[in-house]
Amino acid sequence: MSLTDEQFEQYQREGYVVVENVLTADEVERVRRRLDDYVTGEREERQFGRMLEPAAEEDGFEFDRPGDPVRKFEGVGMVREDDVFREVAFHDGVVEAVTQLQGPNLKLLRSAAMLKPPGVGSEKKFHQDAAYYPIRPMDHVTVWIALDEATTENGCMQVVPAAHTDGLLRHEELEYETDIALAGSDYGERDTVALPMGPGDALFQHCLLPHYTAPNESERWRRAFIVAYMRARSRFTTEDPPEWVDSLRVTGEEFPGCV
Ligand SMILES: O=C(O)CCC(=O)C(=O)O
Repeated sequence: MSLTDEQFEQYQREGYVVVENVLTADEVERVRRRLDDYVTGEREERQFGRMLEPAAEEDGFEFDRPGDPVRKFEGVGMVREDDVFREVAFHDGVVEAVTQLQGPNLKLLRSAAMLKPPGVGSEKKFHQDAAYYPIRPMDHVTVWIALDEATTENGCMQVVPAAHTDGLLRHEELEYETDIALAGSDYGERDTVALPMGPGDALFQHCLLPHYTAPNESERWRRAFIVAYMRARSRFTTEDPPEWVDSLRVTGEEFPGCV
């Protein structure tokens, strides 16, 4: 799958582009089933982590679904450990489009599943993905793949078009080191565009694009799979990078001294 000229230009101009049906219905179903296996405890993750929704920590909390109210699974280990998740990270359609944006030498920088469970799925405040990673060049691509119908009711992605050209904005830590949000300035409804997406649709997003997702107020899960790619020549900007930053070769050459 190649991006059309129009899609390529939209990404450059607006900092994002949504491409429909990048994953087939069967591919989406395989990922959903595999995530269910981890949520219900059928499978146990070894090389990656999980985080529950904050509501699950409250006294008397009950989740009236099978399994746990998982907010996210996270870690490049998802792709190392699990064949289904690996298929997504190495998916021809995804990798071909990212190659158009980033060139032929690619490494995976992030793999995650954001699940936003019904009723308790919490918001993800405005942030830029680049703020997590002290790397250069600051232009990695995040691919956010909808696994369910994503709507404004269940927390679809919302972006600030063209704001990727404003550079890296100031962020603050919220509850823990890897939970950050834009400090001070927030965007209003007039600045943002909501991106409802169907299962299998993929959002290609520049790492400097501010984005947000609302709480899930619906009765349905809003699951998404995230893979982020950087140029294989990317380097740390600090001598003391966070120990949780991990990477994996996806295609092309690797280079010494790089992330
Ligand atoms: O899927 C979501 O709700 C938000 C994901 C996101 O923006 C992120 O993890 O950086």
